Amino acid sequence: MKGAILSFAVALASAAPAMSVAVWGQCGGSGYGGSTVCDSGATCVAVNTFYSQCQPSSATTTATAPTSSSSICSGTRTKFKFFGVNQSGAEFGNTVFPGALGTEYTWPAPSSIDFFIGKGFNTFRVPFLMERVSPPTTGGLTGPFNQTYLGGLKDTVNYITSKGGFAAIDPHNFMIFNGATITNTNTFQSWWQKLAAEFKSNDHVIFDLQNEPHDIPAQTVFNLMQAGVNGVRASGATSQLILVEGTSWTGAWTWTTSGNSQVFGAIRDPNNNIAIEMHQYLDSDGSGTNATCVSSTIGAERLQAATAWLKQNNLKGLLGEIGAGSNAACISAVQGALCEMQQSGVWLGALWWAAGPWWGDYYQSIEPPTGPAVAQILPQALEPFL
Ligand SMILES: *[C@@H]1O[C@H](CO)[C@@H](O)[C@H](O)[C@H]1NC(C)=O
Ligand SMILES: *[C@@H]1O[C@H](CO)[C@@H](O)[C@H](O)[C@H]1NC(C)=O
Ligand SMILES: CC(=O)N[C@H]1CO[C@H](CO)[C@@H](O)[C@@H]1O
Repeated sequence: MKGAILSFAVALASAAPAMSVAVWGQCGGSGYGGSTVCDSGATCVAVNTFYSQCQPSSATTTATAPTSSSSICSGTRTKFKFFGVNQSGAEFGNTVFPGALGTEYTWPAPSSIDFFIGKGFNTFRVPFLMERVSPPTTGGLTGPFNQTYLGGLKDTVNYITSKGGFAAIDPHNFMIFNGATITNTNTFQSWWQKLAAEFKSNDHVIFDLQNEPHDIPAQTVFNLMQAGVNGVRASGATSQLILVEGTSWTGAWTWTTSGNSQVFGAIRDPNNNIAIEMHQYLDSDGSGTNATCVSSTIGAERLQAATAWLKQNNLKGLLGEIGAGSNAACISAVQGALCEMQQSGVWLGALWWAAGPWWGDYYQSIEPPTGPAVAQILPQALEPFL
């Protein structure tokens, strides 16, 4: 999303006893070596061969059963290959560099990742800041990486992929570095070549080249994205999915009017594993800041032209951010969007914006256990499309 101005309190969780596993934590599965005992009030439930999870003991009796998708979406559908949430936090405090861990920014909570894996979701987009990984004080985009911050990103990625999930690493910079718009394709290509090299042996990493460029001509963004693709592949990371975003905040609803549709058909990947990432919110200005949706059908409507363009250009899409309020119109609108996406067969997946420890009562927060989108959006609008 365009930006979040939030005040937040930092709560430092006290270390849990090593003997039992907290709710939503892992308690079993092949290759797992930790405790199989859950905290009181939680029960160890086998989710799949690889993963058992401590779930609240009351969950099986009190949770609302997910809505059946056949009642809300007819016809032949292609399941999403990538379905999950954004795990936001490391990009917070984006005017303070480097910023202090725990004050300006934080990393996602393992328990939150466990929660979604346990429900069957498999993809997490992890926003981070380029200024923190490539500090302006030590050479910026052409200087060395900050190993501390890079280490935090790697830990998060490794946690996700060790649970069988996909981790989309997302420089959440709007194509702006240290106050200046990025325009140099060589610099951008080299930066991605160097970063992708750090992750090239992990086939569950996804490279999301840049979050929401805006106020830059589509052709310029295209040139940068093509350079990014070339950089990732030159690193030796040849098997992973790459996501490219367009200008105008990569909005799906403006894809065919922003200039993006005229240029992005030409994107080329020597390894043929690329998707166009678009974002879509369902409030009146499409910014994800108002819990009122335009209508109960606005989700499908806002995706229609982009879906047609993907088909015409023989490209795949991934809806990297979607969000809306917890009310009847919005729930229908999200269902309509995901239904149209699965019916079309050209969308690889969708990611809710957002989970993350610091959202407080933001209406789109899906951070378990009490984020406002957990109670209704999750079972009624997302789980039916697993
Ligand atoms: C590297 O990151 C750490 C952790 O955020 C920070 O304390 C340190 O100051 C950073 N170094 C530079 C040169 O920015
Ligand atoms: C949200 O949008 C609705 C409908 O457009 C409007 O009536 C309301 O004032 C908006 N709320 C805020 C906080 O902007
Ligand atoms: C949408 C999706 O891909 N869901 C998958 C998530 O992961 C579980 C466990 O690996 C799969 O069973 C789901 O199909």
